[in-house]
Amino acid sequence: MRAGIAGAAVGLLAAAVLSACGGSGGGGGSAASTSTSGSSPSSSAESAAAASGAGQGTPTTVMVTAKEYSLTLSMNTFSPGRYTFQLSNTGGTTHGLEIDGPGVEDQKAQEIAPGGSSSITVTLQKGKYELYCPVPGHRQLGMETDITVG
Ligand SMILES: [Cu+2]
Repeated sequence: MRAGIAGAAVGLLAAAVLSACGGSGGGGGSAASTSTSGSSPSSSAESAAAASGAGQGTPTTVMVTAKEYSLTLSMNTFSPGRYTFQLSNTGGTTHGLEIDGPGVEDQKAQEIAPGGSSSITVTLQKGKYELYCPVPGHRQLGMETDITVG
């Protein structure tokens, strides 16, 4: 019985190979996959900005964890390009994220309550950027970090 199934499988395989060879006449096997993943992230405002920008494609996402009183980034090495800083608040009070540096001034993600998240997309150039929580007093308490791009 097993032999019979195996034989059938081999037969199918042979048929497939044969048909594949036979069909090599005009590429008529319209096997074009239609799986163009149109799952673009919900970044309506940012896509407009991207269009007017240098067209550097999809931003790299950087996770930023905010709590009392620190900002922790998911990556430390940056090259010039577009980045989305995804802020999540794991602390017990409101936090935000502001970025200042070459070409980026007063760009900030929305301040969020504990458990919340927000994001900001910026184009980073070579140079040094400061990231900090704009909530009064938080930066002084340690919610700041620098990144160097280049
Ligand atoms: Cu804060």
